[in-house]
Amino acid sequence: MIRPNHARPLLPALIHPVVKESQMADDKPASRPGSFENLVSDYGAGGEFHQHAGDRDDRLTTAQGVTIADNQNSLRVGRNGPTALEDFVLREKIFHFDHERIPERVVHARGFGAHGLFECTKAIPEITRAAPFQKEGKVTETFVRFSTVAGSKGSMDLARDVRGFATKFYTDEGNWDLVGNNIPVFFIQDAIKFPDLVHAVKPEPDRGFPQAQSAHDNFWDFISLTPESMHMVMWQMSDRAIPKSFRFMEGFGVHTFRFVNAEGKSSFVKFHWKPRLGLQSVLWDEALKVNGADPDRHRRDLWEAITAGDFPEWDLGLQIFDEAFADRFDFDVLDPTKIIPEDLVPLTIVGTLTLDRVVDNFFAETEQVAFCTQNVIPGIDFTNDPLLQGRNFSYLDTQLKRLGSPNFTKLPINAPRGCPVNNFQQDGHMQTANPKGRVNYEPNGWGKGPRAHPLEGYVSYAVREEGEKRRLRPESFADHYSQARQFFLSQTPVEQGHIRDALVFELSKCQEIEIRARIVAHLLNIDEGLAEAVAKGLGLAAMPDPAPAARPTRTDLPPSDALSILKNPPPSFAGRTVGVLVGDGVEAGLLSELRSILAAEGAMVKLVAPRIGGVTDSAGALHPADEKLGGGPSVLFDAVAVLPGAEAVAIAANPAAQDFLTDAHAHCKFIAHHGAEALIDACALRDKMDEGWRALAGTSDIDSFVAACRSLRHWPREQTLGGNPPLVRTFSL
Ligand code: HDE
Repeated sequence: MIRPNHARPLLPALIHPVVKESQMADDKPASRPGSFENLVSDYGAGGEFHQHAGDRDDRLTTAQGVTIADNQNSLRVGRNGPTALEDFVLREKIFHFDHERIPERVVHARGFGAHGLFECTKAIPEITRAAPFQKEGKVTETFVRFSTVAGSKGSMDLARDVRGFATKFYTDEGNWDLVGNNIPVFFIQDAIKFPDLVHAVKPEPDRGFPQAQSAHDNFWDFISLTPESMHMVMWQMSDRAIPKSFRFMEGFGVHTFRFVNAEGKSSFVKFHWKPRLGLQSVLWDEALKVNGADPDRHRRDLWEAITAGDFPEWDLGLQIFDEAFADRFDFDVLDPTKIIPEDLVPLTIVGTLTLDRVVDNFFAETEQVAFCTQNVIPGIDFTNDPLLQGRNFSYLDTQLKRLGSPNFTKLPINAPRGCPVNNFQQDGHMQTANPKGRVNYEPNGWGKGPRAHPLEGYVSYAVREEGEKRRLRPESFADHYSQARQFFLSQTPVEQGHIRDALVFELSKCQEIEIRARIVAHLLNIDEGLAEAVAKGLGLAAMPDPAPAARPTRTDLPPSDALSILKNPPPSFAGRTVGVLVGDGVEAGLLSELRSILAAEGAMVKLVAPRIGGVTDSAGALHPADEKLGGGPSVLFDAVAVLPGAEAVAIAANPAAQDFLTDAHAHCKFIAHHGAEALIDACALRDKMDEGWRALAGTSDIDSFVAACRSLRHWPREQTLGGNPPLVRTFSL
């Protein structure tokens, strides 16, 4: 019988004392009635620690349900003798352990999932008959897994990479998986190139490195010979590829999909997730440091936000358009390296996704969740995007490899929840749902079993297809540069500078000069100024000729504000965190005002102190620290406050405190300070204090600090830091 959970003390009631060697006997009877105390002589004098089940504890058993008597010692012949092969308790335990790992995902191995709800806020039955969109207020259960692409399961969260944003909707009409990314385009146009792309970005096969990085020769060699990737490269080199956390990034279905309504009328659709908290990214130097300070940053952030009840939300926006728009659009809507600017087809917001529950078990849920692009429901259909068509094969195939059985659909995280599952699929590894009775086929004359339903079942949209069977890339896919240029020109000068710096960084890690030059040759087709700046940053000896282009770059595409992060600032400082460096004697009133004003804003405070036990404020109250100084660098926070109190001098001499402040300044963060002159001087920052620095004396100063924090960073400072200045002009070809 499974006992209901009950609160347990940290150590269970029965902790067995270890017996003296003199009490030990070699030949004890196999079963021993009586109290635990009578049994202690079974154990040797090795001093190991035993925990025994009390009346209210579950008993430890083998997988066969046999209660285990001793979980510390294997069965040995004699005191120092060999281990007996018959020890099934040992063998079963080790056998299972040996098989704990399943193959990690070939891409998107590192991920983190959470449960949520999707609520329809605008019904669109006239556009699609898909269940989640039929009625305002309709709620559909979801599971979302965010991921990086290139790194292994144990790689760090802040790699420069695309982020996966995969959502499983457990709808009333079956599971629908929207397996998207945080970037709306992709590197390649045809699925047949995917293995090459992934081989190129993953660790190089001879040396097995670099891990979770695109900054190496193989990746850029491949890219330099794949002009269709140029649009995606602009996004990947932008700050989109180093998001602050999952909560502050967009999601995109990437491909054009089809919606079909109850009358069988079809529309095209592109899916966009818009984070309610706005977009936010880190700086590259921050990413490098966060990877060291907290390699689990993104998963920890999501876990902490959800467990604190600060549930992240995304609005689902749709770009809905018809064949007529597709025909007059400048690019092919089936080409996954192109976007449709929101200015051309604005988003219709139809619902909100709220992530409100962390997983109970990482392996069972996050690891075993199996997304498949082929999982669609009535009302949603595919298009002929050749990347999507290839994905429809790949995902089912990979789940079989990874989860080991076609019965992965029976795992609770993958099983439909909103509707019954009835079919004649049977057997296979780990089958748990074979039907009872004689009938396992259809049609059958027994009058039993599920039957197809032509009216309510899934019907593919009847597209008329014709043409020669050939391997060809249509001309409508041939423009590889125009939207890359449009993306670049849509960025603020600060963001353009980051793209330049990212390209210089990545290419500086390529040892082949030829590869660097080939990329600059492509950049010349995007923006001459960018190409020149990158060539200069690399110290390229001579400017290459522009790469041959199948189509000349269009210079008439208007910039689109929706493509920039900084042109879409967050509505408030909510969801963000201020790291407060405190020492003993910190002024009590100031700290409590800071806490309450930030709480009213929906933001959090984390205290960083010389000792994790905390500090005592000027009124004698103890404040436990969240991080010990050195363990909580300022890169982990959105803004900082330095309130060293009576420990100002000691803190000023502490290198970790100096890094805390120097980095906060270098990363353009807003900095509040009180009594921190010694530290400011130790960091030689007195002359550099700008508008982003706020001296705190009273409540009004705190108000103005928090108001400033809403813009997240004091960008003008970036120009004063001695690095590369932002690109302040837009360039023509
Ligand atoms: Fe994936 N992709 N992909 N992909 N993908 C996988 O499926 C694949 C592509 C995406 O959190 C794999 O279960 C091919 C685009 C996400 O579990 C695999 C092609 C987009 C996830 C696979 C693409 C994505 C994956 C590996 C080119 C954005 C993680 C493990 C034709 C729209 C899902 C797995 C999760 C995972 C194949 C391109 C998104 C091998 C062949 C474009 C978010 O099946």
